[in-house]
Amino acid sequence: MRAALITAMLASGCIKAAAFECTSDPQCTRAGMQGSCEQVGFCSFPDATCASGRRFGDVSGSYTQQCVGDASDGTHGFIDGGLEVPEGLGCPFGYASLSGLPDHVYRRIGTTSSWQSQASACQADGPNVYLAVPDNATELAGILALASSNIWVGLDDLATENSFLTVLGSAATFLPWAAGQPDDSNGGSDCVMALSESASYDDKRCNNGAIAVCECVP
Ligand SMILES: [Ca+2]
Ligand SMILES: [Ca+2]
Repeated sequence: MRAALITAMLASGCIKAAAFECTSDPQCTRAGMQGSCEQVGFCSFPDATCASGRRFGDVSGSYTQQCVGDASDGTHGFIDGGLEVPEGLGCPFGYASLSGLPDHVYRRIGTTSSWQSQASACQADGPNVYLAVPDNATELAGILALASSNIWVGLDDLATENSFLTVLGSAATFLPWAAGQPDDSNGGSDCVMALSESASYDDKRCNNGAIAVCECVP
């Protein structure tokens, strides 16, 4: 609906082409060519002259016409399984460093809400922000110390049962499950909660309420 409206507005020249943000691949078509909705929320299309084989389209904000994964200008980096999170954007007010974690900054969301709602709240802070994905025990401990509570983390098995992915789309590599977890209990538990007391994970129903921590790549 939104895509169709923007397309119509662009076609009629009502607004200047700025940025079209996508959420899924089907929204990315150009002259009959199927593109991909990249993690940063813009469409890319096949282009053999890019090392990645994909180039951002014409209405992709600061990414316009750049090769996907092109780090040559220093503003785009690679983290978490090779998926792209832009770097060099800075982080919003309220994000702070945690002890022993020099690379990223974090913000606590003290409001209890569903996993999806917390993931969206982090995403809304910028293209370089996501529901925190602890990469190791140090990062998990730091995030839990900031939270002082159980929190949603950016991991789920919504796409394929028992195949846990990060919110960046890569396979989860650090999964310190609590004893007996994941158990997919209560008729399906597909979102990962980090337990404060034990610094371990439990899969929970995604519409349960918990606070969260957002992670920003400066
Ligand atoms: Ca599950
Ligand atoms: Ca569970």
